[in-house]
Amino acid sequence: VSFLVHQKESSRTESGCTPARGSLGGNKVEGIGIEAVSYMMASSRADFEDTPGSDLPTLPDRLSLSDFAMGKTLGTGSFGRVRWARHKDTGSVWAIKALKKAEIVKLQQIEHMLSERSILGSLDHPFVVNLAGTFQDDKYIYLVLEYIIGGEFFTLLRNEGLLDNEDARLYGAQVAAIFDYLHGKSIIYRDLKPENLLLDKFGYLKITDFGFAKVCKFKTYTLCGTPEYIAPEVLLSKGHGKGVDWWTLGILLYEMLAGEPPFVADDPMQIYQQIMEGRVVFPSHFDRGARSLIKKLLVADLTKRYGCLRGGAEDIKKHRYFKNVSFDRLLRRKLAAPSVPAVKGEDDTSAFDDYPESDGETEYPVYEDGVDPFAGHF
Ligand code: ISQ
Repeated sequence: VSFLVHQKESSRTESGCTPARGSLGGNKVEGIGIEAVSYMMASSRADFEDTPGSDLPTLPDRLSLSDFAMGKTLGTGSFGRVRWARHKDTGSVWAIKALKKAEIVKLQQIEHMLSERSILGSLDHPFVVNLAGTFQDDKYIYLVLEYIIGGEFFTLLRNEGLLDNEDARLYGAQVAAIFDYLHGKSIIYRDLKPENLLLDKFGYLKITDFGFAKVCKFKTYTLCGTPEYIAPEVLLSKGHGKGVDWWTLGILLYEMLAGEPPFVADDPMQIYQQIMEGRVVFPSHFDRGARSLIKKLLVADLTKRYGCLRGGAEDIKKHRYFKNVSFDRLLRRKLAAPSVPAVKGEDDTSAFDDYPESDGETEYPVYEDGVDPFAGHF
């Protein structure tokens, strides 16, 4: 088995979400209203009250950048960066995602940005990063997210090469629980990859980056995702629904157990070709149960793919690979995590790779006749 060290920025994280050429529906977005967000955010966190780590510090309703002392960059994306931050008055620590308005407008991603903000605000789940508030200035939209101290799952996978079957099982079960929850709210995530999973202080996963997520009762037609994780129906512009998430779970399970995804090549076109051919080769050491589940997930025919059948997510949660996993106990973080991050304190950022701190800040909004160029957009 050869080990693939993912190229984080070039081939994977920056793949972008662009309308599929020749697609039927174009880049239509059915978002939920921003007004609904504060209502939904205020709704109770009661479901997981006794789950350790479900207590989020509170912040004032009105926020601005000067309320925070900004620290190290934790991650970067096409629209901006995520930084560690301390709220000066309360001392609470956060991860602030700054989205550059000029980039969002340039890349025609306004709808996606708005839906990320509203979708994240509507969610409350132990394995989903919490959004505590938002604010903006003339250049940026800021999302105040809970700080997840253990770093990216990507880093763990890169350092380990491949995971033990028991560990992969627990991480896989957490992702299945996330999709079960999101799909129950008619949200498709559409961008599963190790870079978008963080490890919390307990060693449990938290999914982040809802920039490609979509509220969707029916199929959609936008080309999204990262080459290694794209499902056949996405490539074929056939329209895709919740099935794309289950496909990506199959890819992730394979990658955790094999050390590299099932379809790999330097050239994305070759990856796409392999995806369409659909031949998955399993290394000999591969667990039988995992092999069986992955084969049921990496099925091009949506009418036959696990997760898309009448049993829905239950088919996956009840598959023999997860036979000894209690999803109830998993959701309450009662099962021993595969590895618990060694952290020195809540301002420890050592689990995150270093990023260059300056990105050549030049793109100030140009005010013509004193008019805010972004007024009305956000
Ligand atoms: C929360 N904590 C650390 C890093 C993060 C990166 C992206 C989004 C949220 C985060």
